[in-house]
Formats: sequence, C-alpha cells, structure tokens
Amino acid sequence: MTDKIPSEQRQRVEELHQILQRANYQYYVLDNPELPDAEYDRRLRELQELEKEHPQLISPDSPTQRVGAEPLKAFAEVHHEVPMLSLDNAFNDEELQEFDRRVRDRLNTSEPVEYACEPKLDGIAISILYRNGLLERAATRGDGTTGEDITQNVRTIGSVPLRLLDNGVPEVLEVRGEIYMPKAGFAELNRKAAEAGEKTFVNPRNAAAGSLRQLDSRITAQRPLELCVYGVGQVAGATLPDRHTEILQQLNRWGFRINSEMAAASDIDACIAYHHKLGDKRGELAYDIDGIVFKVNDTALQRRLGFVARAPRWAMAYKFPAQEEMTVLKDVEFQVGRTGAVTPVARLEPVFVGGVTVSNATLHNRDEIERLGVKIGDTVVIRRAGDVIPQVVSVVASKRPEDARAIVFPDHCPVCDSPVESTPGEAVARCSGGLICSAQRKQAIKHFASRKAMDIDGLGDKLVEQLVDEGLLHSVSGLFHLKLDELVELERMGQKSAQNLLDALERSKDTTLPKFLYALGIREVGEATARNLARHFGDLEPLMQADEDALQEVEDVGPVVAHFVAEFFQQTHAQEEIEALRQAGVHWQPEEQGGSDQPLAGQTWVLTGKLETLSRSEGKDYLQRLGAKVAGSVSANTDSVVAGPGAGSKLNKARELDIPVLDEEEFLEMLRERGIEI
Ligand code: I6G
Repeated sequence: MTDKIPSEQRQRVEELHQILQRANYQYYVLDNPELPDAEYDRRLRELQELEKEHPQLISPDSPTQRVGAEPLKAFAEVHHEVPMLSLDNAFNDEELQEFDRRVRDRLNTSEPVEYACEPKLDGIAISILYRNGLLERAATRGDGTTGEDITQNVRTIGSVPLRLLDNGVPEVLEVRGEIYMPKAGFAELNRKAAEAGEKTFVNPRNAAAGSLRQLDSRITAQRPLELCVYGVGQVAGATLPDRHTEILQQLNRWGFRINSEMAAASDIDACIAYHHKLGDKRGELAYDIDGIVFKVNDTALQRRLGFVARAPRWAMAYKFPAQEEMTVLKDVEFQVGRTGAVTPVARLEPVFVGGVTVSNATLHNRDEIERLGVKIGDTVVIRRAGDVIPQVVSVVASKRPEDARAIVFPDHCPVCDSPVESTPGEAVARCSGGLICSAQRKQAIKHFASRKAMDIDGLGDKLVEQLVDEGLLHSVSGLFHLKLDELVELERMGQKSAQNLLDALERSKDTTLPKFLYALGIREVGEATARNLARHFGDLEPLMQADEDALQEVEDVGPVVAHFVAEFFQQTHAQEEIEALRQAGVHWQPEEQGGSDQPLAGQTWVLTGKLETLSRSEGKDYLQRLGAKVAGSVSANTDSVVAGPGAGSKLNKARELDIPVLDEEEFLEMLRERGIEI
C-alpha cells in the first residue's frame, strides 16, 4: 500500500512537518515568529491536501493532527510512575530563610546554597509523556498518584510540541509544567462570551481548568492556552544536566517553553530580592502568578535532601498575598461619575486581599449584578489583581443567609434625584442631571484640575468636594473666581495654602489646546484623541463648528466619538463655560495644523529596571504620547530599550539582539528633545 506513494510526496510531507514544527517553536517557544501567518496557513493546507490524497501519510505528530475528531465519553485514569508532588509554602522572608537554614543543616554546610528561581504560574499542573520524541500521553496531577488522561485536549495547545526537536532526545521523557491562560487571552475570551450572552469565567485559572476538562477537544482548541514547563518526571535513555536551570535550558532546546524570568540565585538573600522584584512587576506580567518557587539548583543535593510526606525538601513556594478572598457584602451604594454613569459599589466586611485591605469593590453595572445573582448579605469572592480596582467575581451560594436582600438599582439619581436613564445596547445607566448633579460637577472639576488636564497644583479631590459642598464652586470656570478670603474660611486651609492655590490657578491659565480639550471631559475624548483633534483643527473655533462628518476625518475618530464631540459643543452650557474660561484668562497657542507630535509612531519600546526621576508608568505614558508602543518583553521587533538599575534578562536580550539601549539620562533627554516637559 505505502509503496504506491511517490517518494517526492513522502519527502514533501516530511519537509512540511519540519517547516511547521519549526514555525511553531519560533512562535510559541522563542516568541519570535519568522514565518508569516499566511505562509504558515498555506503550508498547513498543502499538508492537509497531501494527507487527504494519501491518508497513509498521516502520522500522530503531524501538525494537522492537533484536534481529535470525536468527543470522549469520559477521561481515563492515569497512574503517575513518579508521583506528582506538591510544594511547601512560605509566606514571608523569615519562613524562606528558615527553609534555607533547614536545607543547609541537612546538607551539613555553612556555605550558601544556590537556588533556581521561577515564577509559580496560576494554572493547572500537567504531566506530558514523550516516547522516542513523540507525545504519548498527557495527564492532570489528580491526587498526585492518579490523574486523568487529557491527551486529546493537551495536543491542541500550540506550545505543546507533538514531537521533540533536536537530536539525542531520551527514550522516555516526562515533562511537568503548568497549563495556563494568559491574561489577554482570558479577557478576550470573556469579552466574546459576554457578547454572546454566555457565562463568563471568574479568573484565568478557572478558564484554563474549564478548557482542559472539555470532552470535546474542538472546544479546547479554541481556548488561548499555553504550556510552561518547570521540571521532569520519568526519564530514560538520556542523562540530564546536573543543575535544575540547565535541565530547563535543555527542555527549551527540545521544544518546550520555559519561563523567561527563570534565574539562578547565589544565596537566600538573592532569592528574597528576586521575590520582591517579581512581586513589583507581578501586575505587568502577561499571566497570573501566585508566588515564586525556589529550588536547590544542584540535583545531586536535591537527591541528598529527598522528600518529606508529599513535598520535596529542596523546594519551596514563597507565595504572594492571595488575589482572591471571601468576605461579606454588607451593602451596595451607587456612585455617580463624571459622565453620569451610575456605578454600584459593594461595601464589604474589610478583607486583606492582593496585599491591601479592601472594603469596597466595583459591581460595574446592573447587568453584572444580575449575572452574579448577588444579594446584600451574601458571602462573595473578591479579586484584586495588580493595580486593578477590586471586583466581586462570584457568590458563594452555599453561604447565603436567609435574610439576604435583593439589590435594587435606583431609577433616580441618588445625588440629585434626576431620572436614571439607560441607552439600549449600553450596560451603563446614567443620571440625566448633567451638571445640575453635584456628583457629576465634582467629578468634572476634579478631571479639569488633574495633572494631564489643566494641572492645577494643590487642588485635590477632597478640596474640590469641600468647595462644591460649601456652595463656593458651581462650575469649572468658577475656579478662576475663587477669592482668598473665601478660601481661608475653609476647614484646614491656611493663608499660605490658599494663596498657593490661587497662584496655581493663575499659572494653569497658560495651557495648550490638547490639554484644554482633554480637560473639558468630553465623553470618549482621552489625551490621544484630544491631541489628534487639536492637530487636525489647529484651534478651538473650527473644532466647535465641525459637524460629525468633518470630525470623522480626524485620525482615530469614529462615528461614536464624533457624535459625542459634536453634541458637546452644541450644548449652550458648554459654549458658555468655554467663553467664561476664556474671559477668565485661560489661553493657548494655536497648534501647528496637521503637524506630527508622534515622532515615535510605529516604534516598539521596552522599559526595564528601576527609573529614578520617572515612574515606569510615567515613562510609558510619555512614550505612548510620542506614538510608541510599549511592550513587556524584548524581541527582534523592539526598537529601543530604556534600562535603569537592576535591569536583568531584558537588558541582556537587548544586547544580544543589538537593540539600542538608553539609560535614564539619555531617555529624559530624548523626551525633552521631542517636546515633552518633565
Ligand atoms: O506546582 C508547581 C509549580 C511550579 C511545582 C513546581 C513549580 O516549579 C516552578 N515545582 C515542583 C517541584 C512541584 N510543583 C512539585
């Protein structure tokens, strides 16, 4: 049968396997794709055609064979020859130091011990077995001894090699790792689910777990899952290096993605420094992590240390504060924002989560309350990840008390009593009071005064609230009519602070058109849109006259934004406010029409290490204002890297790839040269 296939076709199939496998490796493991997507698709189609013509040429490791045809009835059981252990946890520096002391006591040494450091991904532990380089079986951890066979599902994950690369692969190789869903993929998956009216996932880990538990691998194939390996189980027919970090490098050469943050630390103090550094950038990583795993790097020492109960004595997971905790929802209040949006805010029994004590969390909108099915009195799960506002992610139904009360969304504004209106197709309900509503007025004034808008030094949120509540301030233009004798009457306001505020108000009158436009707080007009509008129209008058069609000619302005802008300038109230501001002395220079203030457009920059003068987010902000994209990792597509003290692997990679590196001084100079005031 097989000998009827022309040898060129047989050879071409083999060639296509290699091309596609290489492309997968470059894409998923090296993060450096070389084959354009369209080209990949063409080669895959060519392979599918050849396999259709000659089904004998289909092999299990063919890149066409990732998705199984038939759903399973159930998952089979798998026995782990080498048990899948768990890890002991440390929750503070002292507990980690204690671990190091135990290690050195057992090894009978006073010398420092070297550790391998790896982020602990918040995913699902997995074992994948390769025989003679071919993927044979993938299984969950289960109870550590018996797991479930999820081979069909794991095969669909692009970063899981179906065949190992390189020569000298072991006869048997079992890799252990974590299957996880990156944050961006999770957000997109939930966005699509919400759009389709389907149930959304609570967090990336649940989404990964749910995706792997599908009996139909065609569903798993559509989920943005990734594999990151962190160790080995059974190995036969090869000798692995004798340091953990080098074993992982070898796995990387065989085609597995390993964590790019992996590092070796020469002693426990270096481990603590690593933990703190990663903790600081936890929010910037593309995936959720819940701690750092430290392992004695020398495998001979690992063997001497052995295991206790179900955990190795040579490893420790130093956990970060949990990002999810349970607490009780005591009440719900409704806050009114600058654009009138009415947001339900959960008042909670204070709970320590994500490193801070949280007493409020957003419930977003009416739909979200319905989706969660939450009531006052419920026990809820709160999530606080990075700098994101704490959210209620789910309700613990089993803990609902008998007297739980339904949350009633108000039909009148809780601040000004104007009707609350909902626009069909929009989840947000809004107070229709406009600037009659003191809540909207306060927010509008806070926004007007903020740093990126009119930058009025000393006019903080509390003071704005005080001024509005005392009846001294009714509009943004009113700011410029505040009197010294009124201000000194305010609580906690001395003569000097009052004078400083008046001086700051005076200084703020000399502004720029983009800042002024941004300060007006027009819906959907952020800094970038304000800049584009200013550049396009040159000055305020032509912009105020522009209709929606003319507005849509502006870069990045679509029908929605054009509508909001035109509607804003048509309001008599807005026209009067603008006139009052100009009468008070607010002024700017016309913009150079069509001029580009985005000299870095099309470029990708990376910030790494600690900056002294600027925060990382300010640096990012300035770069974005100049049109650059700011990425989290260095690749061949990076144009420049800004490296401060403590820069590590990204700086090394930039040097390897010959990418220009700027220190902070050079970076600031570059920004100033391009007109950024620092
Ligand atoms: O569950 C785990 C996550 C990450 C691990 C682990 C790991 O290393 C980065 N390492 C071991 C040895 C074990 N579990 C048992």
